[in-house]
This record gives sequence, C-alpha cells and structure tokens, in this order.
Amino acid sequence: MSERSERTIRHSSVAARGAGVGVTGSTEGPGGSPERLHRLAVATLDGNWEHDHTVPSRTLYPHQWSWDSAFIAIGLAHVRPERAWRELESLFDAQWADGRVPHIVFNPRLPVGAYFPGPGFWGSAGAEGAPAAATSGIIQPPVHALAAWLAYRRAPSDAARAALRRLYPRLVAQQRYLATRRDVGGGGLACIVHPWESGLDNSPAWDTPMAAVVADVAVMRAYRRHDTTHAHAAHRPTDLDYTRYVAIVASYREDGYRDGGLAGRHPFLVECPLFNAAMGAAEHALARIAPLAGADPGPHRERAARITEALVRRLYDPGTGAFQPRDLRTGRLVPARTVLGLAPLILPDLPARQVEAVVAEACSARFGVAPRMDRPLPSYDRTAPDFEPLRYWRGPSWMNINWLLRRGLLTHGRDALAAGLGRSMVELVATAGCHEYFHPDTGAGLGSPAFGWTAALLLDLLADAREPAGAG
Ligand code: 9WN
Repeated sequence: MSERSERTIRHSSVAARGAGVGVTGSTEGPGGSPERLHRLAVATLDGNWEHDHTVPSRTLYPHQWSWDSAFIAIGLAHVRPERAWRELESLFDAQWADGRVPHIVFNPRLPVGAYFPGPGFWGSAGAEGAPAAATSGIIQPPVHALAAWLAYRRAPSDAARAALRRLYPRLVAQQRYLATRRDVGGGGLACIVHPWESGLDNSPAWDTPMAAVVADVAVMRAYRRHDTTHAHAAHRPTDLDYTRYVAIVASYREDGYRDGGLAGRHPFLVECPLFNAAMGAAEHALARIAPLAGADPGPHRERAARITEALVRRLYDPGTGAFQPRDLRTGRLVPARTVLGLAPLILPDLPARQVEAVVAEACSARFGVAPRMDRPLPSYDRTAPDFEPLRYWRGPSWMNINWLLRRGLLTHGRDALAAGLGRSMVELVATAGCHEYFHPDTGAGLGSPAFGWTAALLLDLLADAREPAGAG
C-alpha cells in the first residue's frame, strides 16, 4: 500500500464517520473471511516496504524502527521470506560497534523534517562506534533473536539458514551490550535510559521516574512536533512528555551516548520488565539458533536462567502479583499496574508461582475479561482513575503486546486462554483494519490506519489458526 493508499484509507474512514475520526477512531474494517484479512495484511506490508525495510507507517513513522522490524519480520516470513531476512539484516547493518541496535535507522532519501526528532537531532555521526548510516543513539526491546528464530522456523531454507548464521554473531553482540554496558544496577538486568527504549513511550509506568526529569518547556519551542500533524494530539504523548523526552536524549547525546558512569548523571534509569523479558527470551531463542550457526547453546541457556532469576528477584512484586519496573534513581519499584508487568510470561522458565500470579492478573478486571480472555488486553489497568482509552500507551490495546502475551499463555499451557485472545485479536483487526492501536472498549482503530506490525502479526495469527505452531 502506498502513501496514497494510506491516505485513501484514512480518507474513506473520515468519509464514513464524518469529522469524528480523530477523536473516536475508526470502527470500520475489512471484516469477512480470513482470505480477505490476509490480503489486507499483505497489501499493508507491501505498501510499507521501502527498499530494504518496512516502515511502521508512511506518515507517522517513515524510517526503520528496531522492534517494529522484528515483529514485521515474523509476519513477512509467512509471505515474503526473503524480505523478512532483509528486514532484520538491514537493521543490524546499522548496529553500533558496542553492539547496540539503534531504535531508529534513518532513511537518507527522506526530506529533513519527515520525522521529529530526526537525524540532525540525534547527531549519531559524531558518536564513537556509530555506523555510517544516521541512527538514533538509543535502543528498543531486544525481540530480534526471537523474531529471527520464528522466521526461520516458519520458512526454513538454505537462504534462511545462511541469513540466520550471519545474524547470529550480531544478535550475540546485542545481548552482550545489554548484559554489560546496560547493567547499571549491577543485578543482572538491563536498564533503559529513555522511555522510548521501552517501546511503550508514555506508559503510566514512567510517570514517577519522568516526574524527576527537569524539563525546560522553552526548549521545545525550538522544535516542531511532527506526530500531531498526522494523529490527534489527544491520542499522543503530551508536550510536557516531549519536553522531557528531548531533555533525556540531550543528556545522553552530550555524553556521546556513552554508558559508563550513567548511574551518577543520567536523568532516567529504569529496569523494565518487558525489556528484560525480551532479553531473556532472546537467550532462549539464541539457544535454538546456536546449533545452526555451529555454536554451543549451553551458555545461552545459562544466561537465560540467570535473567529469569534476576527478573523474579528484582522486579516481581508479590503485592501486585505482577512485575513492576524498578527506578534505579530511587531504588524503588514503580507501583502503576501496566501491561509491561505481564510480559515475563513469555519466559519458558518463569517459576509456576509467578506464572499463576501473572495469569490471574491478566484475567482480572484490570486487564482481561475472565474466564475466556475474549478481548485484547489494554496497555494499562482499566480500573485505574487515570486510565485513558484513547491515549497511546495509557489505555489502548496494541497487537504486538497482545501477541507477546498470547505467546506467553501458549508457553505455559494456557491454550484455551491463548485461543480466546488470538480470536479476539483477529476480530479486532477484522472490525477496525490494520490500525496502530485500538480503543480498549469499543475496538475502534486509532493512530496510523496502515500499521506494519499489526499487519504482520495478523498474518502470524491467521497462519496459526490454520496450522498451530505452538510456542516452541
Ligand atoms: C518513538 C514506531 C514506534 C514504535 C514505538 C511507539 C512509537 C516513536 C514515536 O512508534 O514510538 O520511538 O514517535 O512515538 O511507541 O513502540 O516502535 O512504530
């Protein structure tokens, strides 16, 4: 689908619903058969394909994003396997010398100002170990090894095996960066240095640590936000959020994106349960990949076990029955109950006690509708007084998070719950289209109407409905 097609979808949504599009979102979708949904998903991915990667959205996010590429590769493996590998390899071509995989790789063919903050703001060229391509200096959840493993398992071939072998050392370097340079707390977990690194930018999980970030609102006057020209401002992070986002990047950038000594000087340092669950899942995936690359899977299994143990020890809160982020600047767990706290369910070695507690929380009135899990989970506790069903990561439902949770349910043998959740995710897209996120009660589509990972993960769900692959 071309940019024009994205505009066409947007336009037809507006025409169908009058002026309400920005406020209530879209409730129309392709409906109908799995074949129609499949066609929509493929057309969305084709429309977002850009020479060697897939853009999350032609309008809102026109460059390459790190964890988007991983989710997108999982979907591409079903229909365009060669693109799945190009997607991952083009991202890792921009890996920094220290092993970090940047959260954005900028497309030099786009005009300056296509996205804020753009390459000029990040200034990666001046940083030690940065690649030739212009990138951001921060990272996103490391879901890439899992994606590479699933892409291979879905479409094994000589070419896929060769790509997996090329990627293996890069994936290992990514993990090494996280385990060494980012273990700021010294407890065996990686620390994120910006809310954007969590992938859930304005989650209520970050309210407390963000409140301590000194923000000068005058700074933002020098910039123009690009997102609010394509999405309703009431559905996006606030200007105050952006002021703080910019201040945190400035602090990291001014130090050349160095990680040494972060503890004393950086304004945002948090251990995130989803990020670390992804890091653990990556070691499990690498243990599967290693033999194909002629490497020993043993060290990956050992590291996976250590990460799970550290997650339980440092982030599990028996009070909430879920995992809570730890703010390293105060040493305290963040109390907000967000969907981030359920993500460790993707770890196959999560102890039974935590599995029980997290599944109970997922099925509670806060996130699910027990006992059938027949609608996707919201991003935040729907009983919280500051739950916002329209605002980005403060309430809406997202396909990637629900895909991870469904995988977690399958991993721990909760097949009926996983089946209900999977069906509800497909229905959501059938009703609203391949939107970026969805109203958690009405299912109306919000944000970009032609969003990459929604389309990709829909393909994965449709394939699983035809031929269940399980969580292996
Ligand atoms: C900042 C691309 C990205 C996703 C993130 C999502 C959003 C960017 C933004 O879009 O973040 O990285 O401009 O809001 O929060 O998860 O990777 O789809």
